[in-house]
Amino acid sequence: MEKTLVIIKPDAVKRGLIGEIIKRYEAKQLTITKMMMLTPSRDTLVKHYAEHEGKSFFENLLAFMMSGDVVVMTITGPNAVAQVRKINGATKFLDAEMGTIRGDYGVDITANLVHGADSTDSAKKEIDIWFGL
Ligand code: RTP
Ligand code: MG
Repeated sequence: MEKTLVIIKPDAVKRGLIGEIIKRYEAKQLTITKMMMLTPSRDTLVKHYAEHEGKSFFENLLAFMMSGDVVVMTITGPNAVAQVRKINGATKFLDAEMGTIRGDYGVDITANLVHGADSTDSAKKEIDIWFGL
């Protein structure tokens, strides 16, 4: 069993896609084991996106993530990290295959609907950051 951290980003919440997105994880027999809704603070986001600090898109990304409510979840199941990233699709919507969340709904590089931790190590850190609040 593996655990990962998923965020439904503000664009997806505003577009009314929470149910549609959760349905896709559950359809692959992944289990939502924790869930909360909040507008993230800058502090939390700086920790969450530490690997991107200094990059050209960093401030833009933080402003976007603070623009509204997000849904933060832990998702549990076999290969949860890789399964979630496959369901989410490639970062850039034009590269994301149809049938993935970003392929089906993505129209913007920054506002790309979902986040999924990229390794079990990242997942552990991110779960601490969000659920250790
Ligand atoms: P995520 O962390 O959200 O699951 O996405 P990812 O691993 O596929 O992408 P990552 O490289 O970690 O980038 C984090 C988020 O930053 C925004 N981004 N904007 N303007 C740009 O060139 C750019 N590049 C990345 C996206 O919101 C991306 O998901
Ligand atoms: Mg990432």
